[in-house]
Amino acid sequence: MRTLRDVCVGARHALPLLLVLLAAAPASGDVLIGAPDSPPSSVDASGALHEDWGVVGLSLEEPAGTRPAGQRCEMQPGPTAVTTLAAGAVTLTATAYRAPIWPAGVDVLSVRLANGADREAAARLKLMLPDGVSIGERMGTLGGRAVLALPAEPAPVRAERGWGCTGGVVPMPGWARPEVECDPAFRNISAGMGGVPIIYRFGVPSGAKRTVVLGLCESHWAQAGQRPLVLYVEGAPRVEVDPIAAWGQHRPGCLRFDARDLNGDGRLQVVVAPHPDAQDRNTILNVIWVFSPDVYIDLDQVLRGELSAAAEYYVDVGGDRDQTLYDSGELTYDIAVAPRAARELTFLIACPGGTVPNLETAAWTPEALRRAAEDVWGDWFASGARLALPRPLLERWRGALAQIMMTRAQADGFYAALPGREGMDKFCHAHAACILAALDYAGYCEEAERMLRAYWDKPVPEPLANLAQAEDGRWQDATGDPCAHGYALQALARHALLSGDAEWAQRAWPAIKAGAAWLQAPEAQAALSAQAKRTAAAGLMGAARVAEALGAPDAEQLLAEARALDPTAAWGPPEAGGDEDSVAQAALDVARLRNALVVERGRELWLLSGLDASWLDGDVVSAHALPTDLGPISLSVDRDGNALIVTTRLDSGRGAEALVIRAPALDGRAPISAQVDGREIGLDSGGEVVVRPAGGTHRVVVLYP
Ligand SMILES: [Ca+2]
Ligand SMILES: [Ca+2]
Repeated sequence: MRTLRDVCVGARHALPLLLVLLAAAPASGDVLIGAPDSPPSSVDASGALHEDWGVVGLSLEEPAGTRPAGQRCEMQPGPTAVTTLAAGAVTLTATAYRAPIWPAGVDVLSVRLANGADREAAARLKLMLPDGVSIGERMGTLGGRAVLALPAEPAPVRAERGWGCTGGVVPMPGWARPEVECDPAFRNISAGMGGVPIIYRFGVPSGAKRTVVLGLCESHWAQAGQRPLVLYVEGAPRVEVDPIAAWGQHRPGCLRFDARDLNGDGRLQVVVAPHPDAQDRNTILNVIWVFSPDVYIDLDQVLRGELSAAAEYYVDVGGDRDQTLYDSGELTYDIAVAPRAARELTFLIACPGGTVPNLETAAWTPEALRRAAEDVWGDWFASGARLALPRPLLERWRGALAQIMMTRAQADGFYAALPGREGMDKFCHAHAACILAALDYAGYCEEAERMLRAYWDKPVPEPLANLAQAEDGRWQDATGDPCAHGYALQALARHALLSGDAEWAQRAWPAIKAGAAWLQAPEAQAALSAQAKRTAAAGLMGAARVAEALGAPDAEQLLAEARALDPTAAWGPPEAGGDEDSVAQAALDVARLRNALVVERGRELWLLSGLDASWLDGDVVSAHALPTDLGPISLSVDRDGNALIVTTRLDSGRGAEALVIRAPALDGRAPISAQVDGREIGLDSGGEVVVRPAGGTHRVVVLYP
């Protein structure tokens, strides 16, 4: 694997690798969607969402001959998985992203069906769901958790069972504790949380009459007035009942309804809704009996369960044999799409640890969900260094930062950079160093600081304990990498230099010194491989820079110790250690891009050494306040015919000796001359323009033949 050091050392020859970055970014592997500091979901190549409760898949069954037509991760501005399928004239575009609404967020899956033909197209869309998801009119639940919300229209095509609940309710077995002898079905209930009505339908001959008995037993409230209910059975007058006022706590009661299939649809509908005055809006229902109208009904006998065998339908609501009206498993939508038009369906899907809002009581529109995502990610990206780059590059930059923020772990104010969605047992200092460098390079020094706290502050909370520095000053990680110590030392030094935060550096300094001291112990010398010594030596050189910046007297000694470990080591950007891995690799993309614009070489800042002229085909390329070891730099690059106009601004006096501008070839031609702040200047042997920074802004014009 090529390391970042290869790229930087060979910066002048690095164009082919950097150009790879310019290619549109097809998703390699799963796309992560989410929000900062909340567990992400992944979208696989087929567009299926992988959640902590199962997989929600999509397929286009008609027109025939569906073929995948690509997937990409777009930053809009947060990570958004866009998956395309094509079949005949119909193109399905599935867009998935996280809407960070209170409390845990929700994943939004918008499916757009576009018809490119001049005549109507019939599309059949299937939404595949995990086993056990019970689907009601608008909501799907799994084990009582609301996991899926369906669009109001179109309605899915689905077979109804002979009877069942339309869904959206939570079964609560054993919730009621009746204190008198009664039918055992009173013990189990279903509840419609937050005002969701409980709705059942029973198949009957069209227009038929039936006697319906509803059984209720309130076991939560002891006083009347808390949970009055409104009961509506088709064809019978509406009834308001307060079970406590009517029968008392833990006292079962029965109500009779002379029902009729009023609308002649062959279904008798039963509804339990919250009373408008109810304090507790959660609806409950215990038992339903449906009798033929010629059965003589004695409500006391019904209550004791003596007539249950005579009922046409006897439903222990919330019990084992209760059922939903619709089959579970998948949903089918038959959708006619007008010529040259499109239809869009939006599904809400529970993200890890979350539930979906009830769309019948919560006013979330697709536009409002979109805005919530845009606000959170927009604010986050606005808090880093401002960059203007060709869109594919900027997407890569932001995508990497988003992955870092979605996968890091946290506990009690401590954070950890993780190499992927795995847990803390995969924490690796080599990858963490790349990730922290990416955050610091991109101007998110506060985020990097949070993720470094466990390296130097104590006590580290248990979940992140393997980041902590041992008593003897050593850092290790779960991978057993002998280089871990050196990477931890580098990460601390790099952050101190890039952030320029002397106060923070003072706080972390004792840990850095202890880490340097461990390297002198005989057991350390024995434990370190040649590569580990090299990594540690680079860390010591960084630490020497920090000592110098703090005015601490250790700089010379640290440099001597570094040379003793590996005389060829150099202080520079992080190397990729360990296996190729998504988040660390993405972090390296940020480092490469940043280094293409500006990279430290000793006391010099080299500018534009990885920039390709094609980046200038669109707008100006610019960066505002990019952190460097020598202070934040702002720069802009614009092409004007045969000239390249570069402005730079380096504010701090942190010892930068030169700005070296390595201008790219334009139309295959190397630069021939340059002006700095209006004065002619000769080019260096490599064609570079060397500027002695005098503080403030410099304007450099590079001329081409
Ligand atoms: Ca009916
Ligand atoms: Ca029951």
